[in-house]
Amino acid sequence: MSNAKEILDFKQQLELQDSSFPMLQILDETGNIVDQEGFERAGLTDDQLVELFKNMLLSRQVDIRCMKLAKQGRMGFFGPTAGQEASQMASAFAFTDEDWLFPGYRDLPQIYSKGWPIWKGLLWSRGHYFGNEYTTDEGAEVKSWFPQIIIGAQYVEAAGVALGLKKRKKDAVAFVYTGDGGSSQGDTYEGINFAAAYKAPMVAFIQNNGFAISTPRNLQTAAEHLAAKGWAAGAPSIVVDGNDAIAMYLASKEARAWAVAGNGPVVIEAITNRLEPHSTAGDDPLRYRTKEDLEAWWQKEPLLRMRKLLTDKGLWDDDKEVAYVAELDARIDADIKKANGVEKQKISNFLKNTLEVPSQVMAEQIQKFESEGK
Ligand SMILES: Cc1ncc(C[n+]2csc(CCOP(=O)(O)OP(=O)(O)O)c2C)c(N)n1
Ligand SMILES: [Mg+2]
Repeated sequence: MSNAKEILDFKQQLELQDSSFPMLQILDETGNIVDQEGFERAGLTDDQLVELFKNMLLSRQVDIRCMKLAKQGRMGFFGPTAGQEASQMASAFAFTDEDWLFPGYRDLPQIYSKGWPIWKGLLWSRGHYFGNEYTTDEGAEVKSWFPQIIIGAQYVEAAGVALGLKKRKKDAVAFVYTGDGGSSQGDTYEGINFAAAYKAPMVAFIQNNGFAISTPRNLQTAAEHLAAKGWAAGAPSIVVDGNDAIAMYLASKEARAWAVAGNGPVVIEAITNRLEPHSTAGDDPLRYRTKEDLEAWWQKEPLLRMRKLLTDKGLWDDDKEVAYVAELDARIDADIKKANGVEKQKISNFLKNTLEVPSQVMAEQIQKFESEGK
């Protein structure tokens, strides 16, 4: 029976939207376990906890080095990642090498965690075609698409691949990342809607890092939760503390299991924060956010909590960290050297790698440039 008073209570409906997405959190801001049952449900062994933290450290060290290279004018395009190590690395940790990754331009760390060499990421940054080769140094395929620059487009691509995986009866999913800004893009909703309609195995991450360049979250959308975009498509949708690696891993693992079992997509909004500029192309965050806000988020950054958890468990200490960071830095040095030593890209290389089958005009251009040695 219809109840006009309740149905037409718009204010109550807004309140219901607000309270419908409680945030999943296993580790609080100081690294204490606040949901023991959730921690056990994540089922991470001690070795896995250490491996996950090492992945997060890798991401941080690459970021620190790339920021330096950018200041020296030695990077191409770079989207800083500090602050997003849990939302990126702990989510990716829940997927297998058979799952297909669809990253955005800030999501190179997740591809590294699948075995993609850092030197290729550096070349992607410079627009070199080697940077679009998704293989390990040993030549094994890395199941990742290129980091998408067109905001939201990766959602449509992921939905299509997810349907393909389902039709081929693969035990695999597509997992895809966009940002708070990306959640306003038509493609993002269309991808979720398509995957839900076809029950395609897709796990969709919206990394709510507070800003879309200079646009703050509160101006992005009137929706109280970005996860609500998934509800509109009929997909289970949750909000997770994106600076809590254990919560991110647990949510991702369970979303994957749901999707791969044939139930369709899950949408995960990760609440995190971008602690650096949007990109290294001249953005100054202090023109649109306060120093106090930034400092408050640095206190909540994900490495602090994981380090505390591991230290409390006797799995990590300062000496281990110093030694591991030195190992990472040596690896990054070697990768920078390798990227710098790669033969310069020719115009013909670039054209040959644009389309699988070049158009007639392009084929003529390739021939012309090749004959000129360009
Ligand atoms: C379709 C499209 N529109 C606009 C842009 C320009 N642009 C690049 S990054 C960006 C902000 C994206 O913010 P968000 O999705 O929150 O991701 P974040 O950069 O915070 O990781 C915009 C508008 C673009 N790349 N693609
Ligand atoms: Mg953002």
